[in-house]
Amino acid sequence: MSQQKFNPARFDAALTRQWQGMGLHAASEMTRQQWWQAVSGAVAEMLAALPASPPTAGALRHVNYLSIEFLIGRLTGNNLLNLGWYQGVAERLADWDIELSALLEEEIDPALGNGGLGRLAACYLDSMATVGQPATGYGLNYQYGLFRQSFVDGAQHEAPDDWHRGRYPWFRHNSARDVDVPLGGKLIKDAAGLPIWQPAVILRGEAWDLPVIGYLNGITQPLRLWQATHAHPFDLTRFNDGKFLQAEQQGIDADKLTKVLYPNDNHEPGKRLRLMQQYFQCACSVADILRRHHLAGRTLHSLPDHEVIQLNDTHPTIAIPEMMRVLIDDHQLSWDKAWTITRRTFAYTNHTLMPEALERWDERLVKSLLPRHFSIIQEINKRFKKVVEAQWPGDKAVWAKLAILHDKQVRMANLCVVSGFAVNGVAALHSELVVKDLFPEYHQLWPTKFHNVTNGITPRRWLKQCNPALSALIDEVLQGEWANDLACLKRLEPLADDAAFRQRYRQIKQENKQRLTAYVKRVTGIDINPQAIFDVQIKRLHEYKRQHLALLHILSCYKRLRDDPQSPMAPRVFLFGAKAAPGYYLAKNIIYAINKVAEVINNDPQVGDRLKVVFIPDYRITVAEQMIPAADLSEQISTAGYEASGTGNMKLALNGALTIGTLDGANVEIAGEVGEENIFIFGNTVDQVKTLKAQGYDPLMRRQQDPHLDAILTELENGHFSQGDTHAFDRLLHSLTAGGDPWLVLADFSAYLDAQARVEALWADREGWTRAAILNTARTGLFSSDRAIRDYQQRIWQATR
Ligand code: 26Q
Repeated sequence: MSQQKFNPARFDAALTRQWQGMGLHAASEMTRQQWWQAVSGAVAEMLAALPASPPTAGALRHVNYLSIEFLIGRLTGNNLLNLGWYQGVAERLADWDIELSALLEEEIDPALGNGGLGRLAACYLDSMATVGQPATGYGLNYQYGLFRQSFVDGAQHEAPDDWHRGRYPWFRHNSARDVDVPLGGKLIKDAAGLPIWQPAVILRGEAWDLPVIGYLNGITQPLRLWQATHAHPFDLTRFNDGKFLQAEQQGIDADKLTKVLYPNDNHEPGKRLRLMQQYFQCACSVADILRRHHLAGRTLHSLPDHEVIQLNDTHPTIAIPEMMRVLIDDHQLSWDKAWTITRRTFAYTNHTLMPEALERWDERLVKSLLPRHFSIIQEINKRFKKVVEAQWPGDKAVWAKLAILHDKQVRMANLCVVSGFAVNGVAALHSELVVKDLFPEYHQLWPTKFHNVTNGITPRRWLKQCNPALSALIDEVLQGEWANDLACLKRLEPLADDAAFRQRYRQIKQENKQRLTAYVKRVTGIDINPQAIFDVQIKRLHEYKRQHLALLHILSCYKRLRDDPQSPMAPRVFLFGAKAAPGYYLAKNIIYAINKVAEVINNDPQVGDRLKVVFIPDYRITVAEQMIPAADLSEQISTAGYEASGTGNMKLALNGALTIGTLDGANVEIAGEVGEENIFIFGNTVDQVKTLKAQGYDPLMRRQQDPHLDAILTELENGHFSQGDTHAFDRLLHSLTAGGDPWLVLADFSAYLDAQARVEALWADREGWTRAAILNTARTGLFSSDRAIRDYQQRIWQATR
């Protein structure tokens, strides 16, 4: 299938229908927001009218990518780019004196995800459509996405994110795909003693589809987001037999189900509504997958030959017992047959090793909401126990580790490993730790089940779209398509030694920095110096990501400047973007501390242009698209062993930022690709972190032994940055000292300062820096999500079974 040419006449006609539908008499009557609506709506309509993508020849299994989050970002610009219609639409709009790029700014980011995991899902959909991997994304259509962030006197405030899903022009409600979802109630037995589930309520799942458009290949696949409503028409029998009231008593309310995305990206202890969301998503998706399978005229037994269900972390785990339930209860399959089908269909991606982030649900909660599913989980657990007994007879400790049901809780990761045909980590180091630290016994049982697929990012959004100037330069020198063949950026390598090319590359970075400078001024009022090093840390706020280590470095620079105003120091702008989960008080305290320190430094006349600290509010995809092309330095400084992969690290390196980072997640592979002279690696390694912890690491001793560190911490304690308030940063300071510094911030402090000194040294060598930046762009093609998807195909989805 090939690209469909843009048809200006059809576009004009579709655009006319749009403004007529708005009740207007001429295009010129539209507001800017209406223009955005109309253009997006017109293109969506043209897209819907194109012939359907033909089923790909060959025997590719269809991938069903289940994720509780899809952080897609703005769609209109991206869709036009992937369709190859951007130029055509821009030219039509020019006739109306409308600038397309400015119009695209009207779109509110659909923020249907928290961070890395949700963005990864969006990149993977883009790549599956691009490489021709048949796929459907399944998620939830939240009315409110991730909260909007603002700062009030330096402290994070949250506001609801009403993104107006009801008038989002890319949505198509596919009512033929709506499904009914049972919930709550009880389990009874039929005459033969077989379990029958009598749900308390039936909800309706509406299928809201967004188009996922392959890059210049004519392929469009759905991202299907389920939206909950009451089953219509209102079911009077249920009302009369009391079931409706029973549902109310159980606190089940369809309107609440898909109202809001949970803003936690590590864990959310036991929230009932969260479990309902997960089940709702899974039930809708499993029903849809089976319906598609039946419509193709296939038997249930052949399901695994045609379909894979890829679980993006454990959040959609309930799909496993749901599949078993449907096969057994609705289709009367035997347990063994149902289990064979299920086991060959599901695959699970793990994104974290942190024990507190591994999902567990109270048995009581699962049982009360999903009695039939709970009984199926019990049965899986019981049968698995026999397997463990055979391998480790009488070993209670092993069973305590491997059991699915343990301590009155359901362990979702264990359920996934036992019930699926593949488990993968998201970077080489992480996958190794998944086997060695998290699931060693499972690995012993099933060594071939475990894989690595290093994460990737889509080059369409994260280079072509966000960095048009660099893309044009690459177009010019490579003379051919690179956006779906990123490995070919390697051919840029020799140009790192070409002074004229370096000059042009540097000029582009400079213009991107100027653009960000204007944005910073507009949203924060702060003037920054575009000649300074743009030192960027953008990611969720988490202790393990160690934004507070960066803060200590800022304080160190500031102290150096005051102690010796003549000290040579490259001018720097520290740029942060991060949201903290609303209930994560320590993370919020770190934001507050950074903002308070920023206030003092930014207003110190002694400092002037040499240091500035900016916390950009409401970090989101659209802000990332501005920051990444403008970054000189990429901060990837997590405690080794805790960042599963990271994907911001890839985006920044691809756009020519040099990484300062620990040997964690995909940083290890980035270092391997770009070469150690083009990256600043520092700090304790995974093994050293383990040893330190085992030996009883003492942060107070570190402080005593390092007067510079002590002076910095003292200034935080004594109110220097908080108008005399000596308790302003209590949570942060406690965690670094008396709290035992669990993330080894102080242990890595001096190595971090040394690495920052190496940054300064290279920055002083302008040509050397640019050379390294070019090599970062040239050598990070491996991190394309197209490559990641091909890895999934070869190692997991299409591997011989
Ligand atoms: C779980 C239960 C209840 C409520 C919320 C959650 C929840 C939600 C989101 C748990 C985790 C997340 C998100 C995790 C995440 O973003 N992990 C990141 O995944 C990236 C893609 O693989 C990696 O690059 C990052 O290293 C990893 O932190």
